[in-house]
Amino acid sequence: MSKSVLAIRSVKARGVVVPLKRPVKNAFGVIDSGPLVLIDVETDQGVTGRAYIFAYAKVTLKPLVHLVEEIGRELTGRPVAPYDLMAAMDAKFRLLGWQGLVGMAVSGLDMAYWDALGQLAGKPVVELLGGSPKPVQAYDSYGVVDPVADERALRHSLEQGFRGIKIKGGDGDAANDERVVKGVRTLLGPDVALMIDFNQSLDPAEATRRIARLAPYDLHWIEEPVPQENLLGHARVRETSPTPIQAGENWWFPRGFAEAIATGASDFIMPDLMKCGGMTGWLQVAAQAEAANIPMSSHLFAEASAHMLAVTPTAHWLEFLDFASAILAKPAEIVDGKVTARGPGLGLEWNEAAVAKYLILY
Ligand code: SMN
Ligand code: MG
Repeated sequence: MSKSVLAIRSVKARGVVVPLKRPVKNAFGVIDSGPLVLIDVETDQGVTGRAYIFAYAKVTLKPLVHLVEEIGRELTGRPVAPYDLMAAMDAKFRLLGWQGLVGMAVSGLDMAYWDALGQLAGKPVVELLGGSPKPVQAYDSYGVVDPVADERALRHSLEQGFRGIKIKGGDGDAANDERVVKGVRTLLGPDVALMIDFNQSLDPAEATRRIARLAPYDLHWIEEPVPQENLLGHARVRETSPTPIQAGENWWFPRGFAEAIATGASDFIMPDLMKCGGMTGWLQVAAQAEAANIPMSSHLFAEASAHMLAVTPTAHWLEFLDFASAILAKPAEIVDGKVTARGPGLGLEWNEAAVAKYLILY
């Protein structure tokens, strides 16, 4: 017989700023380090649920650490039942809304609850969800690249077995996008999927022009061509685009995806575990994607996403963009261009020596 219900004892959060192997240059600037919040949900049965979230900027690190701990403080003694806890959070924050730090904190906590449940069961989370660990095809995700200066790195990605590469566009004019895409396509050859991410930097008319110009290079998808909340703009661009449109990393929780899907905003979707409501939200987004026949990829969080894509009926690509390996005891591994979910739980273990080194003290 099972033991009594697992309950939350306390929630701890720490802020770290970790170095990146590759800075992520994009249409709006450069992300040159990884501000992460490490979440530890301590339980009454010895296991500690772990997850990390990405604060995007250093200035949001401290508020997020406090928010995670404040939300956690009110949950002391509650059973680790992610569905019930999400329902409680939905009630608590309905009038405030999911978008922003609240949604990120709630999603991060949800990931940590699932990790705790997996650890208690001695199983990877994917197994708790009725699936099994399997290799998920991953693409190597770059910032802005230069086909000459970054040739070695791109060739290394191919040597690792990646069959997909994503680069960023929109940091220069249309001619620059074309120069880069043409150069990278030549380097990769015709059989590797090449995606371009505009990070919301264009307006619909300009996006339409640029996408037409890139048509000869057989891009796999065009990501966030226009601002994420401009769902109608995405739909307009999509109408004439010869290339599938991808979006979703900035859509919030299952209801946000329902609105975007109803608007016909995108051919593909790519929820971010930290913005879609953790595992619990992901499952509801995946159900929508299946019903609407939409291929679904992940955004960041390769370790946790490998669990979720293995139980996503329309699973498409896992994004590999490494923010966390500096503070993980067992960083995600790429084998033949694929990532396989590891347990127990989400398989996240802090490298405490590295955490101490990168810890931000307030
Ligand atoms: C992205 C978003 C946030 C941090 C790094 C990169 C990007 C992606 O939009 O799709 O990877
Ligand atoms: Mg993106």
